[in-house]
Amino acid sequence: MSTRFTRALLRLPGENFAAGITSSAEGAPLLARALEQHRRYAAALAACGLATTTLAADPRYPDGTFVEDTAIVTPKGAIITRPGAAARAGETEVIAAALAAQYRSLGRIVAPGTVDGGDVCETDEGVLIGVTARTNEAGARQLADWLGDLGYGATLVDIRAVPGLLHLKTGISYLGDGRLAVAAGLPKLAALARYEPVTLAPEEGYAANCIRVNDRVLVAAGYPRFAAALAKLGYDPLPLEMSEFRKMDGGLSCLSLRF
Ligand code: CIR
Repeated sequence: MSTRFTRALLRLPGENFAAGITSSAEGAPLLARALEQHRRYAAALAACGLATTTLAADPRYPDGTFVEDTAIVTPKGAIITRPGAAARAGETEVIAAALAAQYRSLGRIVAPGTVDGGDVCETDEGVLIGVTARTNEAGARQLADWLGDLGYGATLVDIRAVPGLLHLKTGISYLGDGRLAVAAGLPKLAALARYEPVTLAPEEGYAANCIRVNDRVLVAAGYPRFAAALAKLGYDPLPLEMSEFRKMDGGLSCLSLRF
């Protein structure tokens, strides 16, 4: 993939991590275990060559560890989102402050637009923006305009009718080389037709949220068919235990901003 990442921004899960928003019936996450999984995740990014910065948790934002939703970061500029869940709105401020040191100016999504970064999938062919319960059309269009100013093409992908997808990247991830990991059961979407799909087995759907980071692909541990499929295609999967974040509807991409 053309983007080589050198940095990542993360935020620790806090004491009230279990009070975040979730649709999962897997029970409450254990903080100690979440912290250990987060530590290993940060170490994996470091092993991929990224310098990581980890912000402290803020008790006002139990979902704050899912930093991906608060900003879109590209090699040419960054845009601060306006998260679709009202309880998460204030999460952007500490992220904007942290990114201000890295970028000359920051774009902003404004009302009535809402965007969650989990709906934004960057590919070598342009940016896919999911329209979902979290990212509305106004937000998606604002983001497409900001990205256009930076020189990136963007395509809106309306997945509101697809059940079980919190975000676009719950169901797809860009692997590089024109390939997308795609959850089984995702309808044939015209916007995805130009990509070669790597389709997951139905029982491995959670693993569709993976992240290509330089020469590795970080994948959720416990999904062996997907890891084997990646290896067969020549990728180097790096499995990470995600059980406690899955309980809060979070995946690998959500836990960092990579730039
Ligand atoms: C939420 O519902 O907002 C969080 N509990 C999970 C956010 C996951 N973020 C992501 O997929 N980018």
